[in-house]
Amino acid sequence: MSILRILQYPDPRLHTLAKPVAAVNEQVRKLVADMAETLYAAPGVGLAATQVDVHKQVIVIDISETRDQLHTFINPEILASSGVSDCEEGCLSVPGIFEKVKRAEQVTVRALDREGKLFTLDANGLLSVCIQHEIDHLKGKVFVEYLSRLKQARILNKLKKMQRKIM
Ligand code: GNR
Ligand code: NI
Repeated sequence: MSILRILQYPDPRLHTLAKPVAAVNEQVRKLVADMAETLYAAPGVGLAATQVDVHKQVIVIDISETRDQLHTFINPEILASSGVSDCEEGCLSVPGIFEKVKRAEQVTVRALDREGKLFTLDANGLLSVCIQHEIDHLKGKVFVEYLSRLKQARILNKLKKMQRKIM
């Protein structure tokens, strides 16, 4: 397994549209294993393949405190959603930024698991928000794009300053 590099906003590759996975084979399972290792090495609860510069519809999520309850979503589709949630979000591709985003409160998602088996899951709370956040990544959308232009400009400034310090 390997820890993969996470793209940092505003990297233009974060705006790539991910393609559906044609077959859940060994190569896809290796990607899932590497994404899980990358997620567990980072202070995050979810990771989309887009963030590691692989433009396939693959997501891993683990919202458990014990970090041993991995959910894998391949080719995820939201079948239904309801309610409104206003949760503070963060993103491994936008370090140090936390802002409230309006999402559906509950989602029903259908996806393939690591074995290529179709499953349907009803989610609410953090899991629901995280699923929506990760599916956005697969569509090339980063959560800061829901914020006002002023907030986005401030965030870009802050990230530029932080990235200058590291380099
Ligand atoms: O670690 C993460 N926390 C989080 C908190 C609220 C809503 C969404 C998330 S996802 C984020 C990890 C990440 O960047 N996934 O793409
Ligand atoms: Ni993210």
